[in-house]
Parts: sequence; structure tokens; C-alpha cells
Amino acid sequence: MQAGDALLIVDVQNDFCPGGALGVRDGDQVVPVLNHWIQDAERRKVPVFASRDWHPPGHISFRERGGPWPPHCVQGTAGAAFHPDLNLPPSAPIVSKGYDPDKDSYSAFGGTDLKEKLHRAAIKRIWIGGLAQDYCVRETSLDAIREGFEVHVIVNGTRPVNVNPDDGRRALEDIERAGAILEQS
Ligand code: VGL
Ligand code: ZN
Repeated sequence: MQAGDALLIVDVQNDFCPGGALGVRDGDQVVPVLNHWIQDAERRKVPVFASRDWHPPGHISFRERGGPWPPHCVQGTAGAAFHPDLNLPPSAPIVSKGYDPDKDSYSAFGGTDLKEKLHRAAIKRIWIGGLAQDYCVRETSLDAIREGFEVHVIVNGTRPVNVNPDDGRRALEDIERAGAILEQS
């Protein structure tokens, strides 16, 4: 990571970790990995951004409204909080998504000012990790590429939901085909 780069931590929230409402298998294992990246970013003066899934009660993505998911990441609840061990810098801008009761967005660019924030910080290249690999990380990475950023995905800093067993693998393939670089270390 160097000048012109940003680190983007996607949805590392309690509800996406084991025991959470939409717990991703080994989701909490991304935390120590991403903490290392955060530490490295701070040392290099690379800005860190974080997104969070931030739904109102009765959100359209919830089963009670015909959506695919149990209620999760409800605004202000413990499940919507970042994992307690995630060491986000206090200065890290936080982007909230999925706040409209009638709209969902897996992408951290959807309905947010993330693009403007990144442009204002003169960011050209983004390092992305977090949850979940086959939803928010996938869509955020694809949008970032569409917006013209160079995208690196920190693969061991992500985990898939795997509604279907291959979803994570396919998501990585899709992201790579779109032009992202998969960071395997
Ligand atoms: C996500 C499922 C439902 C995500 C959000 O952030 O990956 N997944 N809502
Ligand atoms: Zn959601």
C-alpha cells in the first residue's frame, strides 16, 4: 500500500460473525488479518474506510417482507456493531448502506457517498477485505472496478456465506475476471 491507496473494510459486523443473525462460517477470522492491514495502512498513512450494513427494522431484505435473509444488522443493535476486536482507526470514515427500508444494496457504493469520499482523498487503488465474500465484498469490488479504481481483494481477509457451496469461489472468479487482483498472502 502506498500514497493514492485506500483500505476498505467491508461489513465486519457482529451479525456476520459466528453467533450472529447471519453468521458467516469463520467470519471472525478475518479480524486479525484485517487488523494487520489496518496497522500497515496507518504506518503508511494510507486512509482506512469502513462500510456497515445498516438496516431499519422491517427492511425489504428480511424474510418477513419476502426477502432472502433473517433480520440482521438492524440500526443501533449489538448485531450491527463492528466486531469488538476490529481495530478501526478512530478517524476512519464509516459508510452506512441498506438504510432505506425499501431498497437493498450489497455494494458499499450503493446509495452512499463512498465514491465522492474516495475521489476527494485522491484514491486510485483500493484494497478490499471483509464480509461477506459472495455478497458485499463481491458487489463492492465490482462497483469499484466499474468506477475506475484499481482493486485488490485481500482473499484471506474475506469469508463467504456460501448459500450454495461454490458461491465464494465463484465470487472470486467473477471479481478477478472483472479485473481485480486477488491478494492471496
Ligand atoms: C450482506 C447479506 C445480507 C453483506 C448484507 O454485507 O455481505 N450479506 N446483507
Ligand atoms: Zn443486509
